[in-house]
Order: sequence, then C-alpha cells, then structure tokens
Amino acid sequence: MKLRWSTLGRGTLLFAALSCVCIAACGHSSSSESSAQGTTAPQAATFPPAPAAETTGGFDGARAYKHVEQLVAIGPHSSGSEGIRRAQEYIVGQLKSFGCPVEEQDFHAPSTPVGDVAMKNIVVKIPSANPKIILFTSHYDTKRIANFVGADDAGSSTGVLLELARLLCARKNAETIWLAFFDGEEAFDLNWADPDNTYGSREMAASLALSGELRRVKAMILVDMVGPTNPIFKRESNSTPWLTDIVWSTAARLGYEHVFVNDDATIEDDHLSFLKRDIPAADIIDLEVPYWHTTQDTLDKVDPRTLAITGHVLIESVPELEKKIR
Ligand code: 1BN
Ligand code: ZN
Repeated sequence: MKLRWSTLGRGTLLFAALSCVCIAACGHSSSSESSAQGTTAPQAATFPPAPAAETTGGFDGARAYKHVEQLVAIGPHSSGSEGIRRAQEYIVGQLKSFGCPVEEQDFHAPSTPVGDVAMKNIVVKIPSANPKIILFTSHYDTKRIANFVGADDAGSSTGVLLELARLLCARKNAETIWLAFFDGEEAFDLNWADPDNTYGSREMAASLALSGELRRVKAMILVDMVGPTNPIFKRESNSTPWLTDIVWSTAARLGYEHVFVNDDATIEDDHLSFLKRDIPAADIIDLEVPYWHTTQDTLDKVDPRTLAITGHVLIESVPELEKKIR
C-alpha cells in the first residue's frame, strides 16, 4: 500500500515540487445506482487552494476543481444511466460556453454484460492549417457500482480536460488539437476483462481508421485519476516511450519530478485502443489509491493542486509535442 500525505516524505516532496515553480504556491440514476442525495454525499475539500493560474501556464486548478464538484453533484453516471445524460449535458454545455467546436459521437455497445447500451463520446476538434493532430483524452463515465460518484475516477481527469479545452479553444495553435471525452471506459462487470471495457475509445479509434483520419493523430495523451493529494504518476509501460519522455521531461522542467517519477507501472486503459492501431499514446494515471472503485472515491479525495499540476504539465507539453511532430 502506498503512503499518502500523512507520510512526511511524500508531502515534503510535493511541497518542494510546488515551490520549484513558485507556487507559494440530482440526478436520476440507473437501476444499479442511487442518486447523489442521501447516499454518498460529496464532502467538502480540506486541501489548500490551487495555485494562481498565472503560475501554472494559465491552467486554473480552481476551475478544474469546480467541474469535478459539478460532476460529483450529478451523482453516479455510469454508461447508459440517467446520470450520464446529465454529465453529457454538463460537459457539452461547458465546452460550448468556451466557444469550442463540439461533436457528439453517438454509438451503441450492442453486447455488454448488461445488453445493448447507448453511448456517447464528446469530441472537441480545434482546427488549424496543420493536419497533424494532438489528441488529449479522458473518460467521463463512472464505474457501475451502487452510490459510486467517481470524484477521482473519472471526475478529476474530466475536470482537467474541460479546463484544458477552455485554454486551447481560446487561442491559435500550431497543430490541430482534439480533445475526446470517452464514454464506456469502465467494465460493466466488477472485474476488467476484455472486451468489457474501453468501449468509447475503441469506437473512436475504429471510426477514425474507417474515415482515414487516424493516421493524422500523431500523439494521444490519456489522463485518468489525476486528483489524489500527493500524487505519484509512474511511467506506464505500454505507452509510447518518446511520448512519455516528452510529458515526463516537461514535468521535470517545471519542478514536478517527484510527481512524475521514473518508476514503471503497467496499466490497461483507453490509450491501448490507439496503441493497438500503432498511434503513439501515453497514460497519466495514479491508480494506487486506497479508494479506487469504492464508494470512498468522493470529492474530498480530489486535491485542486494536483489538478493544477496535471494541467500545467499538459499545457506546457503542447509546444514540445509540436516540435516533435512538426
Ligand atoms: C482506470 C480507472 N481503469 C479503470 N478505472 C483501468 C484499469 C482497470 C486499470 C483495471 C487497471 C486495472
Ligand atoms: Zn475506474
């Protein structure tokens, strides 16, 4: 079991990392889930606030955190549930309010363990004169467990991607940048066994392959479970090494080398849907949390400072990625 903030070592390391960059810093529900009310009440955060956006490349950890709050307030939102319709409305509404061009990719997963399930990927396509695509991704469905609100899994990464969209949609980028919010990442069964997982990312990769656009995707970066306090992101060993190198070296340059560490972990997730089709892909995830896939994955587990670190690294990785794929 990994040690957390309570351990002086990791807390001290994160404080050092933050100092380096001058951060003085109701929904309705499906049959198997309950609403947010009267069940797993979202709890108030007890962490210090996120650093000012000016110190994290314009990425506002407080804004990202507010998205997590809103998603948790919706309650459980597993694929096919009433809750996920509300999550979709929220994500699409926010993206449109940022002026992002939004596409909704509706599809069916016809043979899940619970039968046919209607799903929706939400994709932002920010155009540029350059056809090469950098793709940032997260899943937004929550695990189908009673009363599971998934503040970290998948609220944290969805909040980060929404804040990233706000920044990227408001500026001119040298490459085409897409952001995808995947449905159906979680297995319907309690256990993760193929093909009962990653429905949304497999659908997107397959449809891009059919249209011929897949080869334009030069880098796919997945974020998942990027909310814990005192995070440790290990280099995911299925991921494309040069892509992991770019993200991890950007993190080190920003002073986050104790967060983006050089240990390895092997994790199956949405990035595999692209790797299997020879698209460079990488995964940023801290899966080693005691509340993973339990009803303890509540708002109080999400640290706005971790969202800020993740967003800072992503936004500062963009120019490095542009240099590499130019
Ligand atoms: C990550 C968050 N995953 C599911 N929720 C993928 C995963 C499933 C990773 C099983 C390891 C084991
Ligand atoms: Zn999960």
